[in-house]
Amino acid sequence: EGVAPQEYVLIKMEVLRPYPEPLRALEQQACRVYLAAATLRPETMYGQTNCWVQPDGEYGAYALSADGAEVLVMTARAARNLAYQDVAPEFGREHRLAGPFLGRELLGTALRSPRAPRTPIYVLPMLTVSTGKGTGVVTSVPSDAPDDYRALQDLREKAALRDKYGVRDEWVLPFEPVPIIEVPGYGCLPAMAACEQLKVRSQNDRELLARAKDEVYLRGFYDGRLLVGAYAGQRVQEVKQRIRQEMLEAGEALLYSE
Ligand code: A2H
Repeated sequence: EGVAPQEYVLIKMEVLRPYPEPLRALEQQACRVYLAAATLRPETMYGQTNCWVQPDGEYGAYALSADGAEVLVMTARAARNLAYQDVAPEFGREHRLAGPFLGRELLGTALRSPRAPRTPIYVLPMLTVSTGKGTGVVTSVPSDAPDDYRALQDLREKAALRDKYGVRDEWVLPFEPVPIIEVPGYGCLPAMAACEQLKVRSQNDRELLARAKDEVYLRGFYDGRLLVGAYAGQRVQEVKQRIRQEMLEAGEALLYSE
């Protein structure tokens, strides 16, 4: 318990021009800049509607390869861990190209994320994102993740919350959960079904969200069937590893453990 490392898939969400202020210096360079989102569910990337950061968290932009052709935005802690991993042995703190800056400075950044149903998607605030886990960047799949569903609904329903973080209507209002997996007993939007059943009202209802997450996660994995993509009709359990492998081989993702 607590000893086994957690392995995440990092999804490379490409930053589109114009770059946000803290990344501006990289805009004239030949490199590609990505936000690196840590996920355990790469097979859900067909349902991405946005990206989450911790508005008060600290991030930087780090060179992924010695030639500096690819740059990843994440926490310093994640960059340091990645520096010791085989995927990017030369990656590290000394290769920071921009930052530190706050998550709130990235809000509204437009991204192109692999397998997302639309482009661009936008960087938005989620108050419960931890900078002590993964990369501090999370991809949002509100169809299947209760945390994502509730945080997106909070922004969609609460104009005062949007105002507080300077979130524009057009970053949020056009984006609804996209059905990607059918789970018997929950339907095609399992996170929404679980949140409604348990009456989760806010992203800060931590206990209720943890319960919703446990239920949806197990059911989605064991009984879920994909509705979209090349493996539509197949069970999540049977194709999860293949989708993960395809994303890694296509350069859309990389592995990270901590
Ligand atoms: B998962 P574990 Cl569709 N702070 O990805 C808060 N949450 C974080 C995070 C951080 N710093 N880093 C990663 N996460 C989220 C997809 C997903 C996820 C779906 C369904 C369930 C699910 C889309 N969001 O996770 O504590 C990421 O959300 C349910 C556990 O390391 C990541 O996978 O076990 C998951 O939490 C990792 O959580």
